[in-house]
Amino acid sequence: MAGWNNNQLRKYNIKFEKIPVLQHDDPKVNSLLCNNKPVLIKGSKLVSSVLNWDLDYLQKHMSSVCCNVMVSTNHKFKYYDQKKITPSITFKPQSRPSSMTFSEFAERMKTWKKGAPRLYLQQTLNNSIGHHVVRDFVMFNWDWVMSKQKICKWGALTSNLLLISQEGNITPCHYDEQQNMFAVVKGYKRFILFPPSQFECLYPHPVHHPYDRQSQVDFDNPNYTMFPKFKDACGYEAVVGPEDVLYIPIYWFHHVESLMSGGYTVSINFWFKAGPIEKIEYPLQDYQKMAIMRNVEKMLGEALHDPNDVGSMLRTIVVGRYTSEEL
Ligand code: QVQ
Ligand code: ZN
Repeated sequence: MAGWNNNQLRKYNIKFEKIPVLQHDDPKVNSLLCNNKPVLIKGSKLVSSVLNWDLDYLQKHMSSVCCNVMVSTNHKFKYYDQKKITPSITFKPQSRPSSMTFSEFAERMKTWKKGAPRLYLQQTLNNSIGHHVVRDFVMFNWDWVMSKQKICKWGALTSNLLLISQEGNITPCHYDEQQNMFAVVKGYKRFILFPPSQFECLYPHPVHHPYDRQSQVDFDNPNYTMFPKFKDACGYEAVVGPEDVLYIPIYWFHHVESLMSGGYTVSINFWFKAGPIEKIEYPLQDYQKMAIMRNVEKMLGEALHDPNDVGSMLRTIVVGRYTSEEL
């Protein structure tokens, strides 16, 4: 019996299939990981050393640690790059970063009332979190996860993010430029993933925008006039529970939600740099095409100096020359 039910999932007008669910020792796991295909892995014991990480335990052992906590006026926590906010654009995000001690965060979680700003702790695990928590952290099943890094020739582990989310919180659809092994410690999270080939259906913001890598489409209220191809998006879904590990391949879009009325969730992600490209093979993989598109946007933005000129130059290059239709 799963520890969750369908009423706890938000309803979207999106088609999706199931992500394969495999035991950690199934040989198909490595072939999916090494081919950048998502897979939900059971039984790895990656984070079994920290199943006791709940608000009380962490408050006891890291109460005075200063943590990054996102605060949102609604249930969506759309990430943005503050370094890309410039005076030339009006940018009014609904979520904002703040910092508070773990103790203050735990207190606000326990006393939260409907209608108050929502909270989402997103803290990189490093030595500053206190020796007790570090001692738990070193007990992760590092042999297993680093063996995957080796087999799939991923780059270096860059960071682990400790994520403590209120029930019902959402991280809207976006992609990352890293390989990701996402482990749930407590509660249940629902993921909807989309391959890089669906870039055209998900309309990520321009690279120079603070919302770079984030989809422009509001899943709760899609604007099909502005984003007509969104109706063709077809995702892959998984509900990830305690001790499960979801592999989120590099450049794959993902929407993440903590199940409603499921209590708060505790998760830890493992981000790895992309591996070195040994030999370019054609046809290129979709994620490689995304990397090329990003580089074209970056190069044009720098060459033209004003990122607002990038769109009109690309239109000039394309319309009537690479495509007959009027864009
Ligand atoms: C969440 C990633 C997911 C997390 C917030 C940022 C995380 C993410 O909502 O569970 O691990 O790639 O996007
Ligand atoms: Zn992500």
